[in-house]
Amino acid sequence: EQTTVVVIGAGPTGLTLANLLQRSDIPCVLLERRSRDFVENRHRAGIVDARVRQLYEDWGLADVLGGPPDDGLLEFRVDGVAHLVDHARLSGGRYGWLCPQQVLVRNLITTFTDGGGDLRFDVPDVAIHDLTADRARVTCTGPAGEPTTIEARYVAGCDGARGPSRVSVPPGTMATYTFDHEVSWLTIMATTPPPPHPLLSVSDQGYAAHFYRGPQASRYYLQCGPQDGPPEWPAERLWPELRVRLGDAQLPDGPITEIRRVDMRSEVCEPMSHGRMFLAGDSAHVMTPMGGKGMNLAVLEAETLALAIRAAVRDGDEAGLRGYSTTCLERAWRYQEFSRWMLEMLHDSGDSSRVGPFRRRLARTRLAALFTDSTAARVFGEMMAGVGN
Ligand code: RFL
Repeated sequence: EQTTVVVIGAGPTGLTLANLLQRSDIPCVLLERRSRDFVENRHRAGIVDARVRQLYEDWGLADVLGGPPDDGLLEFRVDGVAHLVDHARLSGGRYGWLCPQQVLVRNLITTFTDGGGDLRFDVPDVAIHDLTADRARVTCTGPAGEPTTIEARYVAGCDGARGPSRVSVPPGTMATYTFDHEVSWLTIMATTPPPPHPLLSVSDQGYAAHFYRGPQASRYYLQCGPQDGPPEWPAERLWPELRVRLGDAQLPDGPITEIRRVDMRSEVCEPMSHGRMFLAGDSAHVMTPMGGKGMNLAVLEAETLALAIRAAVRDGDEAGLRGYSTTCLERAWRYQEFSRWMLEMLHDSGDSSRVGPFRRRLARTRLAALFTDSTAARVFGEMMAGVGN
C-alpha cells in the first residue's frame, strides 16, 4: 500500500490532523490500536479554548464542537469566597466551548469517515521503519490477520504518551525533560449537576475543582496524599470532603462513574521530529490537567503539521516541516509554564503544611493579583484563550 501520510493514533491530535489533511486533499491513513467504542468513550478534557474553537471554524469544522459555548467566566473560590474572573472579556471577547473530549473525538471520527477517510480501528501492532529513507514504512496486522505494509512520505506520531512513535527514534536523538510536581489528585466523574462556571477552589484543606462534563455530568478534582487512591476515598469520605473544600454544604452527591488518581507530572521531548516522522500532542509532551491546555496544545500542533505537510506536498516547500519542531516547542514550553504557574498558585495557596508559610503567601499574592490587577488578569485571560501561531 502507498499513501502520503500515515497518522498513528485516533485521539484529538490524530483525528484533527486527519480531518485537516482530508480538507487539503492529501491522502492519509489513520491507524488506531483501540476499538471505536473505546476511543469514543474515553473521558478526559472538557474545555476547547478560544484559539482552538477558531481553528475548527477556520477549517469549516465548527460542527465538531458539541456542548454549550463557554461563557468565559471562571470561578476561583478562596476559603469559600467567590471571585469570578471573566477571561473572555479579558482576552478581548474570545471564548471557547465546553466540549467534552469524547464528544470532540466522536464528531471528528464521523466527519472524517463520512468524508471517505481511511480510519482503521483495532490495529494492535503498528511498527515504524525507514524514517530516514526515501519512503517511510509502517507495518501492522490488517483486520483479517494479514500482514500489512504501508509506504508513506510522512508519518505523524499522534499516539499519546505511551505509543510506538516516540520509541521508534534511535536512542540519543531526542532529549526528554521531565518534572514531578509532587502533587496528586483524585479525578472523579459523577452523574451530578455541573457547576454554572468552571470552579477552582482553594482552602486550608487543599485544592478541589468542579467542571462541566454534560447537562448531568461533572468532573471533580481533589488534591490527595501521595499514597492515596480510590480505596482510601469511598463515597462516604469523598462527598463530605468535596463539600468542605468547595465551600458548599449543599453540593449534591450522585453516582460515581469513574475515580482514579492522577500524579501531576510534565514531560517534553526535543526535537519533535525525526526524519520523516513528526510527533504531535501527548506523544511529544505531557501536561498536567491544570490550566486545561493538553488537548488544546495538541490540536494546535495538528494544524501546524497539516499546514507544513500541505506546503511540502502541494508546493514543494519544506520550510514548514523543517521549522515544525521549533515552532511547536516554543508554544509547548509556554503552555507548560502557564500550567506550572497555575498549579503552584492553586496548590501552594492551600494546605500550608505542604510548602510552608512563605510560599503560601507568595501563592496567595499571585492569586489576589488576578482579582485586583488588570494587567495580571489580562495575561491570564490571554493564556486561557490560547496563544497564536
Ligand atoms: P491521546 O488522546 O492519548 O490519543 C492517542 C491515541 O493513540 C492511540 N495509540 C495507538 N494507536 C495505534 N497504535 C498504537 N500502538 C497506539 N498507542 C496508542 C491511543 O489509543 C489513542 O487513541 O493523545 P492526543 O491525541 O495527543 O490528545 C491529547 C489529549 O488527550 C490530552 O492532552 C488531554 O486529555 C489532556 N487533558 C486535558 N487537556 C485539556 O486541554 N483540557 C483539560 O481539561 C484536560 N483535562 C486531561 C484532562 C488529561 C487527563 N488525564 C489523561 C490525566 C484530564 C485528565 C484526567
